[in-house]
Amino acid sequence: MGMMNICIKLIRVLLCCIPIILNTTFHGNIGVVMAFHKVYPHHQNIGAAKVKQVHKPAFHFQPKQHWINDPNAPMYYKGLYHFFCQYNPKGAVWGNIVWAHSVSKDMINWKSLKPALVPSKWFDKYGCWSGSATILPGEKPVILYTGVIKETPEPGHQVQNYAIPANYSDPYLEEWVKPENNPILKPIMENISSFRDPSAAWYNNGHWKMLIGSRNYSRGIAYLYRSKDFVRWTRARHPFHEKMGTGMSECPDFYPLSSQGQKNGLDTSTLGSGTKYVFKVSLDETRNECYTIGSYDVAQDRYHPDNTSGWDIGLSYDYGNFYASKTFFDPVKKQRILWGWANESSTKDEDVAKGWAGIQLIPRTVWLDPSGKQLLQWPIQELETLRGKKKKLKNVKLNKGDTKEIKGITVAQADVDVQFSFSSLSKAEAYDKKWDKFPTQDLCGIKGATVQGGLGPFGILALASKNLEEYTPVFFRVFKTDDNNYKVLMCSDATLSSTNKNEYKPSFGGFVDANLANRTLSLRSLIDNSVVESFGEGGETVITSRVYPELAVYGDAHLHVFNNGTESITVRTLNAWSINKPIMN
Ligand code: DQQ
Repeated sequence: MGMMNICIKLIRVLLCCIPIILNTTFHGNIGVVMAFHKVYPHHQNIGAAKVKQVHKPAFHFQPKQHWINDPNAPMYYKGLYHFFCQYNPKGAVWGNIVWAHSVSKDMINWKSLKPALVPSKWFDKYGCWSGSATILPGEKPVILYTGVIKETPEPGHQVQNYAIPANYSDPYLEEWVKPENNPILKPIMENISSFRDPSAAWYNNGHWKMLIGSRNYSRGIAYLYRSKDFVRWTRARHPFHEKMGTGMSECPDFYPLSSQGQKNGLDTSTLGSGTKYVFKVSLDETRNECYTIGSYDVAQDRYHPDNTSGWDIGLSYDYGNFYASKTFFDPVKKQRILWGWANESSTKDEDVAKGWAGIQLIPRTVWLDPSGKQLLQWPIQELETLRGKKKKLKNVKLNKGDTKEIKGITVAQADVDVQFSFSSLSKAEAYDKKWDKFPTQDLCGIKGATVQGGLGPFGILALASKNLEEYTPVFFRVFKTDDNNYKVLMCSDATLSSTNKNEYKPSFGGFVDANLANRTLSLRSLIDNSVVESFGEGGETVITSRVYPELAVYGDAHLHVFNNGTESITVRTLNAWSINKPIMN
């Protein structure tokens, strides 16, 4: 036992050191979601005998049964939103990957169609992996995707392919053709099994440009390719992005945003003086979604991250369970929409027994924070059409140790929006500089909801059982730094979320770039049976947890607001709604 403790401590120390070794300070997420290209041959073809409903989210995108992962090729075409994702039609673990296809008028209610891409040609015989959609002139969508042509070496020999609709007049785009001149790109020798996930393409200077994720040993790379006709592609001499020590860069994404602090999104090919750019990769080794904001030198085809959001600052879309994200430009509402996948935190055996695994998080609108240093994210407005019964609170004071239960709505399936206020910052705890070196999630582990503080912890207890044997706290804690500034920590802690000992129950955390001048902090959480998806301070920081309570299910779940700091907190406003079930595939 003693030896085991030493080993666990050693592993923790090593994990803490990784960011230092890499000279980065990734906020949390070190090894939080297990890598999954691992094949479970004994599991991957076990069809769901019965789909277990308990814990199955109601309003998050998912198929009726079996496994899903990455969002692929989101787009709008002839009155419909199209969404594709990686899908195992035969079981609840990763494997047998095809492209599931669904359509929607509002990105909330979904109708599933037959899979759009299934392995059928020599150039995708072992899998149709992730890719993106580009709308070519004349309103002609085209998909770029990765085909796996040999099973070995793990995880397969990868090429890039394209597919086009068989019938452009069909708004459902049910049939896709894979032309015989595929593959359009083969890897260079050293990265045959690390060459995948073409991004959406953008157009300038007479060329289409797109990115492909790759690596060279531990150097993560996003290659830039150019084409005049979308079929013959040439690799640029310089990689679009590379970074030592990050490992495979999956699912690169690159898009423009208005720099004027406007919420509207821009078409992927937009250039102009009022434009900033976002570059994102999904890091396979740490399972971190890293993005930077920067400028794009069109003449040189080079992206320059701003020094306010370089890799050393480590911005993340979501400091919890969120991976392989992809954005698209919604031409109807002129917004940039972000999709991300949340894996299960349950065991593989449990997933097989449940008959399902993986969800997509609620699509989020993303835009540039007025500071220009980071993004803001917010659930799409259409989610509000599912709001049912409402509960309202106003000006409820919470002294140290107080909780107040929110009753009268379906709290296991709810949208909760709270604004907390406090009259002073004087009780903020001192921030210890050495925490800078910790993954933020570790700080949330040490400074949990039950650890009394000064200003905070305060927040909500989601999916709580009657006697609090189980609960998932989402909360803030304010620290004061040596230079008289304040640091706001936001945590979503699954440690006590379930009495089931087998589950993976991490504490997640991220700092919030909050302006405390008004002495308020806001929190919105979307609670959906096994999902707690939380937006701090209007989307400055987002954290998603997957949890599997044994007791706090359906009508036996409870919701509280709480304060465990010596400074009194006021719930200035709380609006909470029951959320109805949409049509889901
Ligand atoms: N998932 C896909 C790959 C991608 C990975 C395979 C990211 O194309 O790199 O299902 O989750």
